Amino acid sequence: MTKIVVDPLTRIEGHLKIEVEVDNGKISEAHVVGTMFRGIEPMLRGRDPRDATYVTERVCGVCAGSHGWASSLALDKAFGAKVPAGGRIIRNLILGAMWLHDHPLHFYHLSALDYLDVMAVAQYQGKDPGLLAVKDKVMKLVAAGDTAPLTPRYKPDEFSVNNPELVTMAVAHYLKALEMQAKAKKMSALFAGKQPHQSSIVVGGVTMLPNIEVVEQFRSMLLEQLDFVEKVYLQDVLTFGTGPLLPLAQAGVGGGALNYMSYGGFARDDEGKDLLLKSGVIMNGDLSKILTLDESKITEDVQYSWYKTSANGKTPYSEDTIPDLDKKDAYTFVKAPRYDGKPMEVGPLARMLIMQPKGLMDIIAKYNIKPGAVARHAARAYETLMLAQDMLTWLDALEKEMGANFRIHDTEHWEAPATGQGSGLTEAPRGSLGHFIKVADHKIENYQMVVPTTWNFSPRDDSGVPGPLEQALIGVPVPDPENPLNIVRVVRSYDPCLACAIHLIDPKTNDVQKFRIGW
Ligand code: NFE
Ligand code: MG
Repeated sequence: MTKIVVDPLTRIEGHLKIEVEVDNGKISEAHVVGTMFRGIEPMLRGRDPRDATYVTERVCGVCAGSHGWASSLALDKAFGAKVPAGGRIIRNLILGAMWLHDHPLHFYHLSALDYLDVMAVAQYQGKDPGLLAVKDKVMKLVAAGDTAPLTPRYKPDEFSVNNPELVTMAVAHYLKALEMQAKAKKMSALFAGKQPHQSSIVVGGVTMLPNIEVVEQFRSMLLEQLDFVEKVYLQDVLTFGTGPLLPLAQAGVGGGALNYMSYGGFARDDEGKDLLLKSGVIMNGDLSKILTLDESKITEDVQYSWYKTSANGKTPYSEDTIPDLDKKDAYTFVKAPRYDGKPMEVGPLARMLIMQPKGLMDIIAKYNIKPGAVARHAARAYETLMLAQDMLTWLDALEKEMGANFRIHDTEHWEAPATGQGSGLTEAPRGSLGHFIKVADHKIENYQMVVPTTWNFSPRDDSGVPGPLEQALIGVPVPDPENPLNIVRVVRSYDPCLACAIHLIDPKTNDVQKFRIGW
């Protein structure tokens, strides 16, 4: 038995440690450790509920808008606000543009290098001027002895792609994707006031009243993004996933718990019935039975997390978040959310298996792809295309709303009620995101966030059942313990964000027992 500890695991957001045991070349035991506590939830108690939108956005620099959105949805319910169509659509557009930034970033800049032997670029002998320019750039870095960040710490292995043309094209797209992300952020800022940490979404709607010029500017930028997503991002995922990476895809490396959940998100109507991303639940991999989501089945366990057991119960409205660093058996700051007592995978693969779009399901069937790391990348790229296409129809709907009675905000319900409670359940790029607020005496009595990476990277629950990633790591081949590339491939396929999952770190030491908690 060999023990491998990857700490810190990089090219993710936040602080993560992975500990595994390897027996006969395969992982037999895994512990996922979130090594940072932030205390955003307890910080909110006693504040004006409207602060929650802006405070929770500071949880993360990546999906900040998602927290603003979930928070406002929770406040809408607690305040009794009715968001007008204009506000709903503009919220969707702000978030949609953020996803167009976030998903390609994950694929090209955080994950792709796990699959490429970048130095194959040196062997490119073709005539494409764009690819030759890329080769030239990379060779200059090599000559300067500075190939980071293109050459991550782990060495290429038997699954790494080393076809010179394919690799050079991937590096070219890595650079192009940087440009596209900057544009997507600008697009979002057209309606959001600024990025990151948008300032337009508030309880009752949004504050940014657009004119037709802004809408048309957004549209032309969206068309450029759509073109990139369709012809470059999705195409690359398919070229690699059904080509050199097909053995990994078919082996289902990193499959996991096979329970999937989506709250649903991006409402196309004011009742919230017609959602672009559907809500649903799948248990034990049974894709023929999509169960209806029941929010009352969401709980959080903390037996293996550095938190005190809540005196008032395990539901997001009742629990608290009080650190306990001396707790026996605890090994992470991530709580263990469960749905109906079960660990659930959330995120692009969960959403796509719940929706089963024909285009994607045909590819999965044709190539016999199993749930796992590669399938997660494919699902993420496919939903990006669906989103970009749908966003065009949202712009049409917005233009229709922009007549004399154009409203973006419910101004009647801006003040906090004396009492109230509400949940904001939506989908963030990494999965199902829930904010839960209880208002008493016009102030926040309790605020809890149950976040995508908390679901995916949860530890064992009170019954000792490992979390989704912990399960997904079991059986993953690690032929060379000095080069555990498959571990990081599987971990990164979830696009983890530990900043979100744990919501003060002692910057001088990585030893959790010595953390100073101040809030
Ligand atoms: Ni910090 Fe997030 C997303 C949320 S987290 S990135 O997407 O919510 O898991
Ligand atoms: Mg939480």
